[in-house]
Amino acid sequence: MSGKPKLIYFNGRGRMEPVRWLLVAAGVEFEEVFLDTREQYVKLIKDGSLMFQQLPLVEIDGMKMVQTRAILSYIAGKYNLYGKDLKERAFIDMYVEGITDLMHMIMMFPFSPPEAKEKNLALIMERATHRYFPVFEKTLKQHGQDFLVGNRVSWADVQLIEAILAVEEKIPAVLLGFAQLQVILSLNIQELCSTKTSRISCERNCEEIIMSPCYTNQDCGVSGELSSSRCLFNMKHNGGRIRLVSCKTLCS
Ligand SMILES: N[C@@H](CCC(=O)N[C@@H](CS)C(=O)NCC(=O)O)C(=O)O
Repeated sequence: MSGKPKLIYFNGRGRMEPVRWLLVAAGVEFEEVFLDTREQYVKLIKDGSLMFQQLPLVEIDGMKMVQTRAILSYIAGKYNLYGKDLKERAFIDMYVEGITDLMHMIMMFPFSPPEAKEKNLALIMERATHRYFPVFEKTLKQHGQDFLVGNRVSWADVQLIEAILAVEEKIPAVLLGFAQLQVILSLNIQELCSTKTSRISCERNCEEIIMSPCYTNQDCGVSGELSSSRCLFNMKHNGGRIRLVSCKTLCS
């Protein structure tokens, strides 16, 4: 168990998605194992790989890590995305926990019964625009910096960008009243993709890539849905073999 971190989860975003985002932001290559069958999951339990019989599981630095929050804080600490001191860390934790509460609503949305979908979507909109986004908008406005904590990119920014894109997927106009968030969305995407920092190098306009939930692989003709973290990951690690096209071109 060495080398690249190995991410073991179902083939979906779920609780593994913030882990993918954070590794991408840290410029770390990783491998993924997608579980397709219950037998694979049961085997992991029998092997003793899952401390609480739950996924996600991340094999990293000789550990089999479970519990999303523990995995994320380990990665954030290891790759210098967790503030410079305890106070910065406290703010990052508060922001991340708030964003996680919002993301939990989004993650559970697909499991809503049909009759509750409209109500649950309205609740996501209400919470995003009245409880969570105003906090980040106000913070950015007050300190006038590009990032939430310490004037440099942190775990909180990465998680916020993931959340904004996830809410926008459901409610495209959600950022209309949030001028600062619109700015940092674009700035952070550039930071994530910047060749200057060598974190991610994208061959095409990053905003276009990251906002596109669809992809096509010209080599094998496969097309389908791709989450934004995987867009960035594939662009970096597949040397452009996956050509991303706009969602409209592919899916409409
Ligand atoms: N607190 C855990 C919750 C993990 C969790 O609920 N995982 C789900 C999959 S997303 C699971 O393995 N469920 C099976 C079970 O709880 O028996 C975390 O954040 O990692």
